[in-house]
Amino acid sequence: PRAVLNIDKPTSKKVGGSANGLADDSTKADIIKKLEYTVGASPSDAKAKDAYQAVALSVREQLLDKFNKTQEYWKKQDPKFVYYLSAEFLMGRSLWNTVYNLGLEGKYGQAVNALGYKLEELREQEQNAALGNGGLGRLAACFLDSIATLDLPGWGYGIRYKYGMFKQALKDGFQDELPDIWLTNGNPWEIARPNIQYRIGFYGSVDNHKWSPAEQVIAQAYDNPIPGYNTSTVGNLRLWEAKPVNEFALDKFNEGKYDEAVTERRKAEDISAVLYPNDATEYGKELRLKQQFFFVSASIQDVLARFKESHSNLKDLPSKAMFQMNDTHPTIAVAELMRLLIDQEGLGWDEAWAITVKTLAFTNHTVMPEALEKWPVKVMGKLLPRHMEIIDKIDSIWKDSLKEKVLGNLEKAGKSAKPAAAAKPKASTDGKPAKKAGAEVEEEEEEDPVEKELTRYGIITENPWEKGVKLVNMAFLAVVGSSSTNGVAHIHSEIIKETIFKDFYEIYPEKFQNKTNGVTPRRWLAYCNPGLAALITKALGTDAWIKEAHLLEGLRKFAGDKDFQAKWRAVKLDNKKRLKAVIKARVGIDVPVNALYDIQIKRIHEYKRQYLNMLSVIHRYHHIKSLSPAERKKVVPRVVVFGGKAASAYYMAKKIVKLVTAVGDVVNKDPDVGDLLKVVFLPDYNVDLAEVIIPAAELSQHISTAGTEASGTSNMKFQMNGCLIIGTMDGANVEIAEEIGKENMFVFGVDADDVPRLREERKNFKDYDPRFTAVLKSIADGEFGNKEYFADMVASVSDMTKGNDWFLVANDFATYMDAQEEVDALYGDQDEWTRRSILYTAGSGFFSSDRTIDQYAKEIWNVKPVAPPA
Ligand code: RUG
Repeated sequence: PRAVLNIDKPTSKKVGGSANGLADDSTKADIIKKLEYTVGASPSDAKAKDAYQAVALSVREQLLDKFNKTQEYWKKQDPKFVYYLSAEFLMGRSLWNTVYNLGLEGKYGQAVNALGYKLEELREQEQNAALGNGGLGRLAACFLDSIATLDLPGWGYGIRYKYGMFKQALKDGFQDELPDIWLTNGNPWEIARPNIQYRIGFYGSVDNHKWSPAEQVIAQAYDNPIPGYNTSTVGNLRLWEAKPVNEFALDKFNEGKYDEAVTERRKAEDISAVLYPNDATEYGKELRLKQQFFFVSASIQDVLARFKESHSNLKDLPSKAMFQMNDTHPTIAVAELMRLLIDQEGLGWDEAWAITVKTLAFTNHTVMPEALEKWPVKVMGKLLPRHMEIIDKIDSIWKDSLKEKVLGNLEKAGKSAKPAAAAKPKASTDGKPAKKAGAEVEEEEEEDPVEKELTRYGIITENPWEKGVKLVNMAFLAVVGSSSTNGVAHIHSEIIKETIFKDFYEIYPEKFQNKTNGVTPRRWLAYCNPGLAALITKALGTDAWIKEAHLLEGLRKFAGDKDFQAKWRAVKLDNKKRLKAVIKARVGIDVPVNALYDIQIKRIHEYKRQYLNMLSVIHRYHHIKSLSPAERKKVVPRVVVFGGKAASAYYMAKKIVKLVTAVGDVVNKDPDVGDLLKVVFLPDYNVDLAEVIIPAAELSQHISTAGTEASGTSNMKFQMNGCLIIGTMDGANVEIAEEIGKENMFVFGVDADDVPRLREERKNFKDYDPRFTAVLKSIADGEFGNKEYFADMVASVSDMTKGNDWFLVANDFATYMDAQEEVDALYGDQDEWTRRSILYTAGSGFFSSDRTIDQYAKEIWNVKPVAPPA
């Protein structure tokens, strides 16, 4: 790292650059001033990290200028706002994005160069804001970018976690988890708001519907301005930090009870300390519910406070505010908005309910049962007793409203609607007496058939695994308590109507919608792949595609153009070199550039089937070894890269990580294989690593068991960057195939409709592909070491008494291998490969988050653009 800034004193010339057209003196001077007086570094021995801070602080002023103007303008205009409530925002780094979205790249690029740095290298100094687990959190970040870019009045609301997503390291090839201490150097992109604070209560008792919380904490706001692209609009992400009501108990301290003196502070700070580590496993249930309530309550209180500054009638709230609940995490909002309207604002139940339903909307992101939150009534009742009371009432009013319908249904089906004890043993519909009628009557004495039917609709239900334990189904609460429920890809939105929300869909068909996800083409094409962006802009004769992604369609006409193809390939080669260097630097593996770069980056999960990918890698390895040296010359070389974090408590996912590294250890040093196959696990996959990996990818894997991946969003990022996809007909892959032509994608595997049947049949599954058996045997026999450690992974897909191949790895293996063969064959024809690559980018416009957000704004939120004057 350089220690000396090039600080030739700025000349008196203010703007317009120096004689060589590079340095913009006023910008340069501003950076130096920030360095000296805010960062407190001496220019002569400033480090890159200091220079980054100084540049960021300088850019921040430009950002805040527009931010203040936007917020003031919106306040004056008083439009309807959307508030995006999300427990996760995976923002990544901000410097580059801010500079480019504000159009400051020329000015700052030059000033930074004149100071002896490059913007690219300063960018590397920034900590990642990893306040999210994966797709869901990154989607929220893309949405904020699009909301601002489309000039929509809107804010995000979430938690300012002190520690973000854990940092992943490898220790002997196993995942090691380290805390993500991302705020050590401060965060120049946020504005602390000590004057914006709300009280949040927990525990306590309820007397005559009046809640007296036993504990309170303070939620303090931090604003994170969100610049739109090529517009004067700068939106906001308001994050809450938990603070104690009483910082420090001096009396305890004086008594020598030092720990007790800070107990309250520590307990409060725990609430916003860590991003819950995953979306699929049990984790400090009470703390997690506390986090959810904490940020939801603060956000709603904040919105109501602002609303009341200029409105006196709460009935107008739905015309001024819409809360989008991102997954079940913020759905306690239904009860909290009811509580605030009734208990604090004095509204009646019906009035409050009408407002609540109109003001809330819900997005579902999964059908995986473990991620659909259900809080034990005991936990909810203890932590939030008034909310539990409200949810109870919502549940009973809701079920009462269904009684007639349920009665009608029972009668239609010819079933008795009276409790069995009151009913005489009745003839069944076929006229024969009911079997063992007497015994049944006795057994079901208490059972009221209507009540029994109603349990299907219950927001409060009994835990099927633990008799007598009642749970609050947060997804059901959200569907009933909001005006819209949407899935995140067409197939997913259909599945939820047929499965988890079937009963609700029958009652409220009009509430259900689809909003296929999208990703921002700024971060995920224009900025992460400048080479390709420049080529696209040149071909289309405009850079308007950055905001109007449908213009990418214009690339279609170049798909077969040999000259254009060559340029397209040259960009890919440059990006591959960049990734090659990162691989070398991070894990010390030398990978060739003249190989197919085959990537699977996402959270590690059995349903995402990294395991299936690994089985095919092992097969490839064995196959190469079986060839003669002459035959090996015909093999298409591959670099297979994996990246992704396993949830800390997810046993199988951790084994998958180890399998990748263990196979890599064997394959990468096998002289028979050489450069024909390299297997790489890149640790600590996160947003900025994705920004390097995705532009370099030639093949990406989206191979989840059909019906399990709600949408996927990395598939869209890869597509935008001209990377071919091998995938199942799952999530948004289905729509990507529609946009680019299914024949251009390597599709394999069973359809979602067949999965339940196959899961039943799997018990008798014997039809193993011999390649599958051989590969599995090699793991079981210890070819990659760790024989015992991998034993239950082997069993999970082969021993029907254990894992039962729930994710159909064995089942889909053969068609996956066929698809892989097609990949190899096509890579040999570089012209055709490149033609398809161009078609992928050309067909990616639909997957811009601008399109998604435009649909949300028009079809759910009814929020209209309001651009502040430039
Ligand atoms: O698993 C889903 C992805 O399929 C989807 O693309 C993403 C954004 O919609 O959300 C992911 N997700 C779902 N993350 N957490 C959950 C469940 O809480």
